[in-house]
Amino acid sequence: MGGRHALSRWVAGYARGVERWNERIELVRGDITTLEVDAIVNAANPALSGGGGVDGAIHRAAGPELLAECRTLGRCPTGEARITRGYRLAAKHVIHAVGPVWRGGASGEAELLASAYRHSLRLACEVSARSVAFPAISTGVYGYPIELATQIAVREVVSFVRAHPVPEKVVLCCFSERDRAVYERTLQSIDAGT
Ligand code: AR6
Repeated sequence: MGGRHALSRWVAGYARGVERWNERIELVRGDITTLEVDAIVNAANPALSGGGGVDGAIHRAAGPELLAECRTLGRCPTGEARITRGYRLAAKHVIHAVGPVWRGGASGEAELLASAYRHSLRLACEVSARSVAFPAISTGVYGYPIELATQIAVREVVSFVRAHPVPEKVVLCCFSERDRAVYERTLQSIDAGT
């Protein structure tokens, strides 16, 4: 089966709720704190102080040592990321990425979100993480429209994976079925454009 066709073939029923888009990228609906990957990405704030959403879930699951380590790191500018241990998580590392707050789209949000994905992937590479999972950064409390954010997330992950052998696997983890469907459509449209 050649190029385009092979890439767009979804492997269904691969593991509960997981779809494999290609050898390196998977889409899953669920709670990122339960994933058995080398690193999970957190949608953090610049103070790295914990919060609601996926940040709250990760801190609860990792335990208080995670916040203690975050406190040693200082602030993280929007568009960058910092790495800590995973403590009680199955994941060995947590990559705290700070996405932009959505202010209508004319305040550099797209570039800042792309940068948060790239920084996170570079950190995963630096610690030789074989697998890394991302939530839909900025699309909750920070209000980034899911369709626009997903285009950036998918574009950055696809181009990083094409250019680097590590991480071997990137998991895109959506919390809702609606978000998962947006990711699926976006992956398919990017595939169709290659
Ligand atoms: N697993 C996977 N995804 C999740 C989970 C989970 N357990 N919980 C929520 N999501 P958000 P942001 C999804 O608000 O928009 C925090 O207070 C959620 O459905 O967590 O970047 C921080 O401290 C959404 O799709 O992050 C910051 O202050 C996505 O994760 C601020 O929120 C991101 O939503 C960051 O806002």
